[in-house]
Amino acid sequence: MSCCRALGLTVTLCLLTNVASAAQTPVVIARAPAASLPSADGTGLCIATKKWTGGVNSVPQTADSFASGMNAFFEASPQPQKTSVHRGLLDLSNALNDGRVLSYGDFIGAACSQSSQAGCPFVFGDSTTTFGARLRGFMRVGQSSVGHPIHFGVYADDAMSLTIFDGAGQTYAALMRPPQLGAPTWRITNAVTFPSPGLYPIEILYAQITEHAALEISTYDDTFTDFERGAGQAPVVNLQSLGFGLLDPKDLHQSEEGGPSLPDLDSCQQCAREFAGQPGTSGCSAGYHCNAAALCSACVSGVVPMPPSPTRAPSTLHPPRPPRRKRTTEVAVVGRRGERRLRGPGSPLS
Ligand SMILES: [Ca+2]
Ligand SMILES: [Ca+2]
Repeated sequence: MSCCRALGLTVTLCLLTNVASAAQTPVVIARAPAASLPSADGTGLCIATKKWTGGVNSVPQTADSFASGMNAFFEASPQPQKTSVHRGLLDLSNALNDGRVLSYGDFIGAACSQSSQAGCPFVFGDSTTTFGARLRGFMRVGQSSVGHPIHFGVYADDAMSLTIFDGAGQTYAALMRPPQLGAPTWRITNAVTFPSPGLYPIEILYAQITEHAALEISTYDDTFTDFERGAGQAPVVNLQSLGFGLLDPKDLHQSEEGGPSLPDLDSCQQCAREFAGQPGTSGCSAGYHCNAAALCSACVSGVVPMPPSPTRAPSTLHPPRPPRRKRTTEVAVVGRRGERRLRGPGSPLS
């Protein structure tokens, strides 16, 4: 890594049921990943959370402005934000139950169930704080998941985006759901085709405005008809019932080498995107650089200890097929080459 040589030199929103469907644009990643597949498991994405103080009307509300606006919000004043590693399945919620349980999402009792059936807690657990969250890291894509569409499914309240980067730094808008007045809760799916196995940098941006807060991100590796609908718009589906599995921290890494970015597995630091992959410390501490996922990580492989988990056993790459679930929608799920292959909770993208 060249950086080491350089270092030597140097609004209340109510759910409506009549929300128009929209479609995301399928994504085909053009170039190779940022790094090859590591042997060790990942430890989860680095999540920064920050209170929005500018008034709800200033939250970026269009597809063209949401990602750039949320990133500008995080870069404008980085100190007040709280940053940590999300070690659980990617199911976040403020667990609001006001007679409705929109914050619970489609996955209930699946993640951080010791604290809530709704999912893992956001930093802000109340129902009135407007805030943003930014999750960064690398996603593991195994050999069996390349060359055909992988469907990403999201349940979100209020807004989110998922950006994937290839090894050349080109960005791909895999999912984009800006806030919409009157329609805070959404299910969105979209297809992403990866060209080769490895670690791809990803960035998830999220915005909560008020009341229910939820962010669930899952994947499904099989034929699927993508959709985007308000959560109450017919046909109402449940992504877990359809076979989607939540992103697992074992498949989410923080460095090109596959290990955590800082020695403390619960700590991490995000750096400016413009410095991603550049030589030098780029705002990180001495001995660290801003890696391809825009996280500060050690320049020298081996400085940061790998997590204690053993090398992935082959059996975890191809989990047993879960029982076939009854279809409740018009969505056709037909196995590739006649085989039905589901991603159950906890199974890797492999
Ligand atoms: Ca949930
Ligand atoms: Ca909300």
